[in-house]
Amino acid sequence: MSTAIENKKLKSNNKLVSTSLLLGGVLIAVMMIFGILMLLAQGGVIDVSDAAFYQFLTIHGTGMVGAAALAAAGVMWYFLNRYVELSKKIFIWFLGLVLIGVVLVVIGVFSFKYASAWTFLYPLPAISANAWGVTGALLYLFGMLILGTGFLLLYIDTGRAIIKKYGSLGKGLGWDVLSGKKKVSDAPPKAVVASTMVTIVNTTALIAGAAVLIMNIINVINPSFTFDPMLAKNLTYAFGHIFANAIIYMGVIVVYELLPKYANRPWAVSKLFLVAWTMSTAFTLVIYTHHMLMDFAMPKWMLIMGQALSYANGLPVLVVTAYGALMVVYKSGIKWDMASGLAFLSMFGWTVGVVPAVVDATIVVNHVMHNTKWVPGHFHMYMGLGAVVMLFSFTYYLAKIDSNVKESKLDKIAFWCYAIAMFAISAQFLVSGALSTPRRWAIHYPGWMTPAVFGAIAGVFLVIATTIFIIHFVRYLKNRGTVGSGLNEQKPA
Ligand code: HEM
Ligand SMILES: [Cu+2]
Repeated sequence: MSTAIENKKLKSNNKLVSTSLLLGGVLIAVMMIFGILMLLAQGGVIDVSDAAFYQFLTIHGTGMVGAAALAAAGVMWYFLNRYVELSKKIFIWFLGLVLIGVVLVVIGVFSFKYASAWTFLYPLPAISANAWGVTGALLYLFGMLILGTGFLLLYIDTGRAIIKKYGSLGKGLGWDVLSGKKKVSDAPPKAVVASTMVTIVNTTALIAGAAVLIMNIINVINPSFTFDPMLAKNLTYAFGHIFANAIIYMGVIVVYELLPKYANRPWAVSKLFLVAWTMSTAFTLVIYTHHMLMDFAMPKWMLIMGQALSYANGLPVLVVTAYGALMVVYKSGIKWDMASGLAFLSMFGWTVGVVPAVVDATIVVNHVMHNTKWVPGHFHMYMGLGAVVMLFSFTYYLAKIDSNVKESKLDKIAFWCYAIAMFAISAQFLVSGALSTPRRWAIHYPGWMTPAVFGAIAGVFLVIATTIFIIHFVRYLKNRGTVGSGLNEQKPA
């Protein structure tokens, strides 16, 4: 395709993609405020009723995962669309369904007091000791079902488009290259490999999620319909673990696309890269069982597998990506700006965030640390300092290539403010975990309060930094299409 046509197509898609990023970004900022409120309550600074605390916990967990996934799906769609023909109509349906889902969830939580946490573990939706009623549960469960349907539609389309261009999902992962039928130089681009992985794991996750949501819905309407709680837990965590994990695998595409352009160096796909992505595809699908290490009724082999593979889960992709990013950047004379800086920071956050996760995946440690704040410690690090940073790297990137909006000193200050504040919040959770503070407790003993208060203060700085990121993006939206930096004209890496 000639560059002129290519550019026109790219720019007309920018508007759609921007919608998912703006919506996701604003939701993330708002959800941060609920995070701060929870910490202030746990720290004994403000009075929040127990019921309200669990509503905050529910909306914060659901909202953060949903919003980050929404924005990350925009990033994946944007880059994947350069290599395969995706349907714009489906993306609009996706946005619409997610929006409807969000509205139902918000009404369910705040108007009808639904507060099961985002894991909606059966039979909690139906049996709440009258904390909430049928309406709240149905609004929440249907909201999640509709939201999930939107995502499922999107992945069916990405799967269709990848199969059309490359022949199969296996080939999208580069299996024909691994088996020697194709040269490495003809391997699918990194964006396609990552998108194929996410398509496979998230389709699986969403089907598991839909099944357990529907069973919960029937149980709420007619409590005489019951089902095996162990099966429910398996399905719920197959959904939740995979879906939350896939966010970073969508977001990382911006790192793959952006760094080589900025450093003006190729970042070629290697066999090792393909092996790593195939391994992470397989591991991500099966290791949700690490959420069941306490469930003695589970088959032992599943737990052992969950433990062993949890170590290895994200590592292959993380290692090839972090190493590749370093090699691309090293002595390249790369020009650092917000987009490339955030992309690099996200690699740091992801790497550092994995360490406490690996520690917790050890059964012996897990028996002590599980259900302490150690767990939110690790995922706030790799979500907040990894995945979410990738999303904002993309918003700055888009602003740069598609407008003449300039970055200011304020953006730079926001960068450091964000990095330090998010690190502080994660560290605060880890310290609490080390003090054996249980997670998901509305009320803390005085000895547990200090880290929470510290985290709340850091949270205020984080919200300010995030707001500055969003303002830059809004300025771009107002100036969209004015001459960009010309990076658009270069061939995709
Ligand atoms: C200002 C920033 C943030 C603050 C102050 C904050 C605070 C909190 C707090 C206090 C909890 C409950 C901890 C407990 O179990 O006692 C929590 C849980 C959680 N947070 Fe955050 N958070 C922030 C940012 C984020 C980000 C960026 C994400 C992901 C993109 C995220 C995702 C989650 C999730 C998934 C939970 C688990 C909810 C559950 O246990 O059901 N948070 N957060
Ligand atoms: Cu998990």
